[in-house]
Amino acid sequence: MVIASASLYLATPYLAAPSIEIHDPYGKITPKVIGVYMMIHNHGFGQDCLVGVEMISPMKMKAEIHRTVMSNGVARMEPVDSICIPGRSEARLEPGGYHIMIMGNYTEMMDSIKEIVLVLHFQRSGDIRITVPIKETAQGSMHTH
Ligand SMILES: [Cu+2]
Repeated sequence: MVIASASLYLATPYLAAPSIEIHDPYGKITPKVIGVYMMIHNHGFGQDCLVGVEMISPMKMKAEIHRTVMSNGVARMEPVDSICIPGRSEARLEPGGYHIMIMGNYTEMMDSIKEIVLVLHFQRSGDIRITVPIKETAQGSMHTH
């Protein structure tokens, strides 16, 4: 009986529950944008998707899900609607790949931003609130929009 229901779950991955855990988030701040990176680990058997991000502290700012793409040898970024993580797998948000991009008018108080608080909206797991330490300051060279 137990074996039968376990294989039913494996056969219907979408119906099985996801279980999302966020590891090692960090941010890199420049005068114009904050790039946020982390590992999203799905310990469950069902797929889940990151479908939106909100920044709630130290102030509200616009947050987008981005990916970096190469075109003609030049890296540029574009917004994406979601990042989906299949069951029993992980998605790494890292410089040069998928990331969260915060945009706002914070340049004057940039040095005082030591951490930010984000709410990650997952399609199935709902909202996950994380505190992101600002680890590194990259003066302008990180990217161009
Ligand atoms: Cu970006």
